[in-house]
Order: sequence, then C-alpha cells, then structure tokens
Amino acid sequence: MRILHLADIHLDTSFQGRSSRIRGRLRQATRDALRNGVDVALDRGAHAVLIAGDLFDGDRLSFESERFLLGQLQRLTAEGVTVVYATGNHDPGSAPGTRRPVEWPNGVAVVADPTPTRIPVHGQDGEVVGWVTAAGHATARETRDLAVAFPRPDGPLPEVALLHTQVVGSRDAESHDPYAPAELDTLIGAGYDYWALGHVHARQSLSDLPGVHYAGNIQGRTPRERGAKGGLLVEVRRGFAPQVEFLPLAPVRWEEVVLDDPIDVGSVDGLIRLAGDRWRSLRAGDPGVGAEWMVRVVIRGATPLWRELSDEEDRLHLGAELEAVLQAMEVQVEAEHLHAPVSVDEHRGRDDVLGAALDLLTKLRDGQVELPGLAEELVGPPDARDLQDYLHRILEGGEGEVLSRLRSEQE
Ligand SMILES: [Mn+2]
Repeated sequence: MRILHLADIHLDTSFQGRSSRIRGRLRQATRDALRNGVDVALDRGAHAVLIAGDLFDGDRLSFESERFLLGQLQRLTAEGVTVVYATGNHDPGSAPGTRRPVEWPNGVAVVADPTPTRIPVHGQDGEVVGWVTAAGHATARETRDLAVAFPRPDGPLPEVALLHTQVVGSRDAESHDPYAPAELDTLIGAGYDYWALGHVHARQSLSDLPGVHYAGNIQGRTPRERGAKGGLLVEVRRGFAPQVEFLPLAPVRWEEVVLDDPIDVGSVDGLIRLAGDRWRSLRAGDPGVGAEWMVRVVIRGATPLWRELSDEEDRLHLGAELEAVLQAMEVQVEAEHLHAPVSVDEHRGRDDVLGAALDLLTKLRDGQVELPGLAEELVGPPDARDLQDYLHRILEGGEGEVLSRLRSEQE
C-alpha cells in the first residue's frame, strides 16, 4: 500500500504582524504546498492521503480556503484515492463553537473523536490493499493518551495508524503543547506497520521497524521552522520496514544567517557583503532551488556598528537592502547582545566598579555565586540546575555588553 502522509497544514494561519503582501503570500504558500502534495499523490499512484491533524489553524475558515481544500480533495477522490483526516488540537472535532460544517466529498473519512476508526484502502480494481486506523481530538485540550486504545490488527494486509500526538521525548516536542501524549514503546508494540503522526512540526523518524514518523508541517510558518518542508510518501508492507521518502512541497522556506561578533566590519557595505557571503555558503550546501526565502539575519555581540544596529530604523533599512542582495522575499534583521568591540580581558581584575562587575558576572555565569531572589526575578525554569543553564545562556557574552555600557556611561 502506498500512502502520502501529511500533517499540520494549518490552513488560514493569520501570520499577524507581517505586511499584507507577506501575509498574503504565506497564506497562499500553504495552499500551494497542499496542491503540490495532491499532484504528487496522483503522479506517484498513492492509494491514500493521510492528514494527521491541524488541517486548519483555528476556528475561522476562509471561503477561499474551503473552496480550495474541497477542490483538491475531489481531485483525489475522483481518482479513487482514499483520504483520511484525523483531527488535532487546532481543529478538534466536536468542541462547541468550532468552525462551520464542511461538506466533505465522498471518499474523505473525517475522524474527529478519540474512538479508533478502521478505514479500508482500495486499489485500482476496488480490492482492499490495506487498512488505516485513525483517532482524532474531540477537544482543543486532549490530555489523555489516545494511542493505548488502538486495537491490535491481525490481518495479512498492511496496517497504518494515524494520530495527532506528542510522543514523549521526540525532538522539538518541548515547543508544542503536550496534547494526547504517547509513549514510543506503545506505538512500537501496537502491531501496526506504520504510524503517521502529526503535532510536532519537526519532521523525524522515531522508529524504522515498525515505521513511526512525524511528517512535520507541510509549510514552515515561523523563523524557527527552517529547512525544506513537505510530506512523506510511504510504501507500507505487512511485517516489513516501510520505505519512506521525503517530498519537499513547501514553496516558501525560512532560514537564518547568524553573524557573530563582526568586529572587522565597520560599514553598511561591509555588513551586506558579509551577510551575502554567509548566505551563499549556506545555499551552496542546500540550494533549495526555486524556493522563496524568508530570512532572519541575526547580528550578535561585538561590532563597531552596535549603535546603528540597535536602532530599529537602521535594521529595517538594512533588511530592505538585503532582500535584493539575498534575493529573498523578506529579510528581518535582528540584534542580540550588541556592544562595542572592547577587550574584556584588559579590564578584568581591575580594582574598580567595572572590574567588580565583570568579576561578578563571570562568577554568576559559572555558578560560583548566587544572588538571593534572582530566581524569583527571572521568568525562567523553576529548578536550580535549569536556572543555571538559563543564566548561562542569557549571560553568554554578557561581559562585553556590560563593559561597553559602563564605558559609554563613563565617557
Ligand atoms: Mn500543528
């Protein structure tokens, strides 16, 4: 049985806070990615397309997205492709006040509650070629483990399970709410050949035999969701490891360029050259041909341009220039811990306010001293070891920043 595994499509994400041009393009990009998925499913002869939750971002569904979605699903069902959609926490099935009803085409199975539903998948001649068992979220805050209720399949045909879940310990799980948490061991021991998962947006394989995979979201939506995004085309066989192929589907890619301590760059031209060089070397290893780029340029630490780069207007201007140079749809320039290029070591051990401040900062960062009440002041993780990690992170490069601030106060 051949399936296309999609997840976390998030139609009609608002992309608030961006210009209407960018917002319009990003919303369209999600629809384009879905259409690309349907193209590939038809091209490659998929028997079923599975959507592992969060098809919609929220309660509101635009007329444009509804028309588009139903049109794409009809392209699949018209060719006999089974579509199974299991709801997630963004698009729960039976919660009151959710979006208006959608007239799903025949051949689309919507599973909107936690009771596992078994759906047959048919081949070209109408014969059953495999089974999909799916469970959905009925509410926006499903805290139960939905995987434990999946029945053990015992037939001779390929068996796929479809679920929106946070698998405990999966990569990047911590950036998602722990809804419908499941243990990997439960999934592995359940008797299925392939688990098509949604919820965690980072694509990853949790197990090869049986296959347990997150497809990741179909189109990146934030600067954190970098790299190629798309779906998984999976050849499922009973009792064997499935063959899994990643298909890039997203037209827009988010990427990041980090410039650490550009102390030798004293002009805007120099900065643009440096960002351009860094961008070209990143793209040499990962060209992303045809992608439209959303780029975040992060400038960090010591730079003679620290005053200019601390100013939002200057950063906006630099971003606009970089859009042309990097051939990107948008470049956002961000500054982190900027300070003048100064030699911290020259000032260390001085018998004055500056020397004492540097000394304190170093000891604080390395956990040699504790400031009473600091844990309460900081909005950080609760336990002491995490606090130390947190302090370490926020104080990284802190000496240079303190030094340059104290010096400019003195001057
Ligand atoms: Mn999601």
